[in-house]
Amino acid sequence: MTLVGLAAGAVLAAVAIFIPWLPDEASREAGLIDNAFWLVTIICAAVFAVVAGVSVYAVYKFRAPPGDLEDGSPIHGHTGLEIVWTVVPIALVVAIAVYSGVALGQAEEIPEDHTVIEIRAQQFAWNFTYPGIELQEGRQLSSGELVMRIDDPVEFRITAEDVIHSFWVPEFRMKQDAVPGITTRTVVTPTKLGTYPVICAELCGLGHPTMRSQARVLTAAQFDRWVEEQRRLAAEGASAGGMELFAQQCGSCHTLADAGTSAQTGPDLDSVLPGQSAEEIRESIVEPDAEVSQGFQPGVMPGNFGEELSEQQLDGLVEYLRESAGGGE
Ligand code: HEC
Ligand SMILES: [Cu+2]
Repeated sequence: MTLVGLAAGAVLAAVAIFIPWLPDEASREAGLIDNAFWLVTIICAAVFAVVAGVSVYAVYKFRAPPGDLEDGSPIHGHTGLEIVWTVVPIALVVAIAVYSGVALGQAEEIPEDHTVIEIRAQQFAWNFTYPGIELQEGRQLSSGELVMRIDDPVEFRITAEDVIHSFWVPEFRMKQDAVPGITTRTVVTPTKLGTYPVICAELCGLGHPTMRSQARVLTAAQFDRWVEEQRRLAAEGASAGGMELFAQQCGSCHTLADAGTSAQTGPDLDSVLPGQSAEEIRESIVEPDAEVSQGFQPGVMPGNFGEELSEQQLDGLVEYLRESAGGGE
């Protein structure tokens, strides 16, 4: 039994160690969370191996020989054994609780010097606002994608417009609910340049699987350039930025060749828009459910673009769609 156990243990340990089970660790907090995860996993695996091993051994070793119809001999329990199988699990569970509590405490510590980003979740889109950064007079920088500076701790202040959502970037590991009416918080210090998915991890309605965006981790210089670019687009009026706006806010659901998007949650705009007037397109954006496109469900496209986007941005978007759909007319 010991030899079989050791052999099986060696094989499983190799599987555990040599296959990359978890996504990249792209934040300072990720290591803490992963350690807690592996601690729990290893304890569970060891307990499972002991229980399953003893059960299988007992079934094999003590099975009744053919024709033996006798009752088993009566046993009165075993106090020593009962103490062991009560005390050991208690010790393990307490160890897991303490370790996880400490790890979570460390992960959620907010360094004095940090950036704040506000997250607004709504069916079925994300919005990220940067309170410290002005786009224009009195207008804060906000974006449909999350852009961060490497090694800069960010405190996220998270809320929701409608139902409960959950903010999650697997590579950062930290996950936090977005709840209407309250502000929840979490901290992430990105440590690896790259682009990662932002995912809603709480079933929130029909469009839940499409509630995705992206998190881009940039160097400080790239971040400043991105901010400048956003300012330039805002200053030029959104018309010039129609494509950027589309890619940020609409591209996760719609196909539009000109913007390089190919999502299929909503109608393929290259095929449905040609021939539509500016008013028709505008109404589809501001009041998506007034007239639901054939073959699609109402309630998936967010209904508040009319409030979210400025008049200028809407004009720019409609104009851009008129020009670009169907390869341009
Ligand atoms: C969460 C997914 C989602 C997002 C984000 C989204 N849409 Fe939609 N859109 C849909 C769905 C689903 C429909 C079809 C149902 C309906 O008409 O309400 C639709 C319909 C439309 C239509 C009508 C098409 C037709 O048949 O005439 C237009 C135009 C449109 N969307 C433009 C946009 C624009 C512009 C944006 C960004 C500002 C956007 N959508 C963002 C999912 C989405
Ligand atoms: Cu959601």
